[in-house]
Amino acid sequence: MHRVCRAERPLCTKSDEVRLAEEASNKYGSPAPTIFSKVIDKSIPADIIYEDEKCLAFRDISPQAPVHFLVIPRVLIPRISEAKDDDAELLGHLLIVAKTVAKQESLTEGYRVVINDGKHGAQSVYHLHLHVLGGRQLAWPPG
Ligand code: TR5
Repeated sequence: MHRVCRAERPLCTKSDEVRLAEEASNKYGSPAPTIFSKVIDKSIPADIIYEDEKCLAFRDISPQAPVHFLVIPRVLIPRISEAKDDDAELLGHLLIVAKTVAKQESLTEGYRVVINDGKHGAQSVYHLHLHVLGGRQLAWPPG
């Protein structure tokens, strides 16, 4: 069903990302592990490009740029808005891994690091993840 968004965009439809985020936020709170738990325990395949004792990085299955990978902690933090003060060291580590893997991926001209949170942030998987996107000129602001 088409959704009317704004007066100046009367027939716009929700993007797949926003629809997935809405579905995920409706299900959020379920005890079921997310698909990323299965990436971590390797019960489903993923293109893992980095891993250590705290996190791993793997290529996004639906890349939005020539290079698009995700960095996720092994422990489940569902979303950045639920991170605790005690998670500060881990969160810093994820950023350091993001920049290390970006270098490994030869993103010498720059890149973007994104964390989507909740429904309005278009988060579709409730296991904290950093998106790292690069390899082309990115536009700003995002939609
Ligand atoms: O919308 P948010 O910020 O939650 O981002 C979730 C990201 O996970 C999206 O960019 C998806 O394309 C990505 N994704 C979803 C799956 C998946 C994945 N990336 C790698 N491998 C994946 N597998 C195996 N399964 C997914 N469902």
